[in-house]
Amino acid sequence: MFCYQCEQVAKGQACTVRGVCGKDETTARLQDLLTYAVKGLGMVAHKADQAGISDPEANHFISQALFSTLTNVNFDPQRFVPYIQKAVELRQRLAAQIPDQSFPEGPATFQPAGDLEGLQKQAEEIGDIFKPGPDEDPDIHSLKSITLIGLRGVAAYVDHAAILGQESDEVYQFINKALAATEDDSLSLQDWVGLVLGTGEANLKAMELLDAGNTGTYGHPVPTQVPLGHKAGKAILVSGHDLKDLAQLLEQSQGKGIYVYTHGEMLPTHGYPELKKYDHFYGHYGTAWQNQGKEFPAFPGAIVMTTNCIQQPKGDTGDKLFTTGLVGWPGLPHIEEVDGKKDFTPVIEKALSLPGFAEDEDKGSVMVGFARNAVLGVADKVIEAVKAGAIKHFFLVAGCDGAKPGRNYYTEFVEKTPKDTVVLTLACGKFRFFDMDLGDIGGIPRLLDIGQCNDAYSAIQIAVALAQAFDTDVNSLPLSMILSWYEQKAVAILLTLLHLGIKNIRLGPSLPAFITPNVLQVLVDNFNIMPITTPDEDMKAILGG
Ligand code: SF4
Ligand code: SF3
Repeated sequence: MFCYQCEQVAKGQACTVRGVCGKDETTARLQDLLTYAVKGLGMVAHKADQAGISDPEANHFISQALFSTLTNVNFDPQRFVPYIQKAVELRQRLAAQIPDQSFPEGPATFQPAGDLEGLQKQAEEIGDIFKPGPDEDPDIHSLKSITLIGLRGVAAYVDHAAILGQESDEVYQFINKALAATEDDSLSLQDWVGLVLGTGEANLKAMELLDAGNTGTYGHPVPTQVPLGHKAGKAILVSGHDLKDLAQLLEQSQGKGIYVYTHGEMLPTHGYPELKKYDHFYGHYGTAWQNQGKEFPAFPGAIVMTTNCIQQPKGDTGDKLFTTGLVGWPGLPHIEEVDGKKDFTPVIEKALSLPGFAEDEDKGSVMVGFARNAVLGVADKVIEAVKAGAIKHFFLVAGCDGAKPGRNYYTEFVEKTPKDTVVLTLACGKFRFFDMDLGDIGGIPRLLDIGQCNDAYSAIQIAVALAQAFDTDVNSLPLSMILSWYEQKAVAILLTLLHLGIKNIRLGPSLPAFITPNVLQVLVDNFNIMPITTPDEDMKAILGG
């Protein structure tokens, strides 16, 4: 195997024996084979797009398949068997409808074996998707990898949005074009730079659709206090990013003497009016994904893992953990969708059979719900505070958390932000500092939680609106972006920021293994992107003095 798509990558280069994330070689190879089959489907879909023919099922499937290969989504090799077969079925169905059915031998002609063993053999023959060829230009290979890895992130947002009824032909067509491009050896370095930035553009649209899906279905988040303790009683914990799963679970578990808690990236869901209306939707438990091993065994109820970032279940977790959507772990019960609905009865029954919390416990609270609508609702106050000099600077400290050391940089950085500055945050990296009391500036909290990584669109809208209010551009605002990445959604967001021309981003905790020195130089020259150093040095460089 050869995988280098995330920040946790072995030796900072590639996982070649087993993933540091826990992905075994069989799963890694099947994910590569699925990617290969999806490239073939993308090639046919791209040709179909050019002929004005589209297959909505194929388009959505491509995103689901790419999403299933994201870090920490699906560790169950069996689940990839039907995906690979379906990619080829859809390809053949679509190919039959287009006038020019000639394709070079490769992904677009691939025929899958009928079982796991046969597919494993084919995967070995085809080889590692991300391994550079002996004669391949390393910089083109790097840009191609950035595109494919970024597309996996875009696909996650596309799928989340599609689940809520929001889809765009424009985004699907870009994904098809980019997949087809990964098999086109005639493209130049410049073409690839265009595709990399195009991936960022497509991601912006995908995130806009997701924002419309989330806010259109569940309302605009409002500032909400979320308890970090618990209530005496039976309990269900929901982790991941999928609002629709949480909504269905809340509806089905009400009136049963169960309290529902969020874990990880589900925290911001407490701010959505259509979710917070449930009395038994109580509080937040635990921190970011990499602490599951400690936090899940200690939870006295059932746990549902929606996409993404599942880890190997520890202790008794395997007996009370359920997966749903694209998440998979071998042997765990999976809640399937049937006719657009999920039946969470097994989860509810499991929660009722477990002890739950014996007594109430107060562990303080955090505030969530500062998405674009809430922040822009008090824009006048914010602008006034900036003009009066009460707010000197904004920091967007955002991105993924992770297991590797070095991430306490973000905790220290936020601790060190001066009292006349505001910290905006989103995604699971915030668990390094989400319960810090930074106080407020004239009633404006100094720590504003915009939401999940899925809400990066909201942060962009806030920055754009501030820039408009000050009659300038985002790069000229007193705003610095200190980002942390782990998986491929963060890559897609980073590409969106580059597509928007955002400069001076500080990125950590380490730079991606799939970026060559030359490609990095292009990013430095054009966007002044830089690695994080130390909190003190970076703070000094940003604020001067
Ligand atoms: Fe390694 Fe990350 Fe790939 Fe897992 S997803 S195999 S940790 S590079
Ligand atoms: Fe986190 Fe997985 Fe990226 Fe949603 S939960 S930000 S890592």
